[in-house]
Amino acid sequence: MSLFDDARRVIAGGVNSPVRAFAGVGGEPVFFRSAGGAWLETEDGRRLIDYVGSWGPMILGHADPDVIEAVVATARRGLSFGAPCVLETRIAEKICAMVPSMERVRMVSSGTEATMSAIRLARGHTGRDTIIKFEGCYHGHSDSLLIKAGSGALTLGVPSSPGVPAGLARDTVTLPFNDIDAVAAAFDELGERLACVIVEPIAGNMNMVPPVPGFLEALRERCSAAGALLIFDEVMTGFRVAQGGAQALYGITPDLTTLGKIVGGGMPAAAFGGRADVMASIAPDGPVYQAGTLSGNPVAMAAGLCTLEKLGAPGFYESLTQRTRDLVDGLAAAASDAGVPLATESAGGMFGFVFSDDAPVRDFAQVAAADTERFRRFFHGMLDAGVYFAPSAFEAGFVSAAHGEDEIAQTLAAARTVFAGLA
Ligand code: KE4
Repeated sequence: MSLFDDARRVIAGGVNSPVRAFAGVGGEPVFFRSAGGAWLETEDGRRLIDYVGSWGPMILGHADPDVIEAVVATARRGLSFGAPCVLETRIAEKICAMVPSMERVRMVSSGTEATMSAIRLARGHTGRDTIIKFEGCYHGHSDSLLIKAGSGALTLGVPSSPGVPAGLARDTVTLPFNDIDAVAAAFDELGERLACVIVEPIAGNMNMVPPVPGFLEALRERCSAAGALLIFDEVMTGFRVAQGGAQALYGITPDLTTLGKIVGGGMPAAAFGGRADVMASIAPDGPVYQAGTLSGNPVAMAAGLCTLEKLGAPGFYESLTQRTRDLVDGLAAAASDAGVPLATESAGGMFGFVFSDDAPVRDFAQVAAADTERFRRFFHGMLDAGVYFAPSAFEAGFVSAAHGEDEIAQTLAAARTVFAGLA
C-alpha cells in the first residue's frame, strides 16, 4: 500500500489541503519526512531542491536554526495561554514597523481567517455589503470569497463551490484582474454600495501575474472617492516581494492588509490590520466580532518574530531578488534554446513561469489558455531530476535565502535537459 493510499483510508482525499494531492500534475503526491535549508527529504530518502517552501513561509530556508531555537525555547515555557503575552505585542510592533499602513494589527491563525475577518470588518465599518474581488485571485476558502464572476461583467457573483449560499454570492462582484475599465464601470454602477475591494497586489494564485501600470492606482483612487476600503491581500506577497510587501514595491497605501505565511515563519499564524480608525471597529473596542482560541499563540509568535527580525539583515532582499532573477532568467534562456515558449515573472523571492507564447501574461484568461500538459511534463521531469516545483500550473514559486548558486545551477542544468524533451 502506498503512503497516499494509507492516508486516503483516514484523511479526506488523502491530504489536508487539496493542492497537495497532485491533481494538477497527475501521479501520487510525494511525502516528506524532513527539510533543511533549500532541501526537502522524501520518505523514501530522496533529496529535492524545494521551490514551494511550504507555499511561501520558508523564506529563510527550512529549519532555520534561530527560528527552531526560538520555537523550542518558547514551547518549553508552555504552548498556549489563551491570554495576552508580550510576544504578541512584540510581533505586532514589528509588523507595524515593517508595514507602516498597518497602524493596528490583529493576529489570527490562517490567511483564510485574516481575509474573512478583513471582509467582515470592511462591511461592518462601512455599513455596506457589496465587495469586489478579481478573477484568478485566491483569498482563502471563506464563503464570501469562493465566488466567481456571474454571467455578465457586472452581475453579482455565483458560488465557485457547493455549500456557498447563492444569497451570499450576490454580494460579491468578480472582475477581470488588471482590467481598469471594468473597475471604473463597477464603481460607476455600484460606488456607494461598495464596502471594499480585495486584491492580491501581485497575483500569485494564477501563477504569477503583476499589476499593469495604473491598475492598483485606479483601485486606490476609486475606493477613496467612493468611501470603500482597499484591502491588499498580502498573505503571499507580504515580506516576500520586498520587506514592506507589494505595497512598498508599488507605493500604494491600502486601508487594510492581510498577512500570512512568512509572518508565522512556518507555524500557523496570520494577521490583518491597517488604519487605526478602521481597526477600532473590531471587538472588543468596536462592534465587529472576531476571535480565536489560538490567535497570537506564543510558539507561533516566536517563529514569526524571529523570522521577521532576520529579514532585516543587510542585503537580505538584494541577494534574494538576484538569486530569484538568476533562476528565472536561466529558465527563460533554457526554454528559448529548446524552442519552448515560456513566459516568466519574478519579484523579490517570488517567481512564476507559464508555458505560453502570449507574453506578458496579465490576466487569468491568458494563464488558463497556457499549455498545462507541457507544465505537467516539465513538473515530473524536474521532480525526477531532484527539483520540486509547485504541483500546479496555477501557483507561484519561491526562492529562500538558503538557495545558493549551487542549487540554482543544479536546477538550471536539469531544466535544460527537461526542456529539450518538451520541444
Ligand atoms: P491559508 O488559509 O491557506 O493560510 O491562506 C489563504 C490565502 C489567502 N490569500 C492568499 C493570497 C493566498 O495565497 C492564500 C493561500 N495560498 C495557497 C497557495 N497558493 C495555500 C496553499 C494551499 O491552499 O494549500
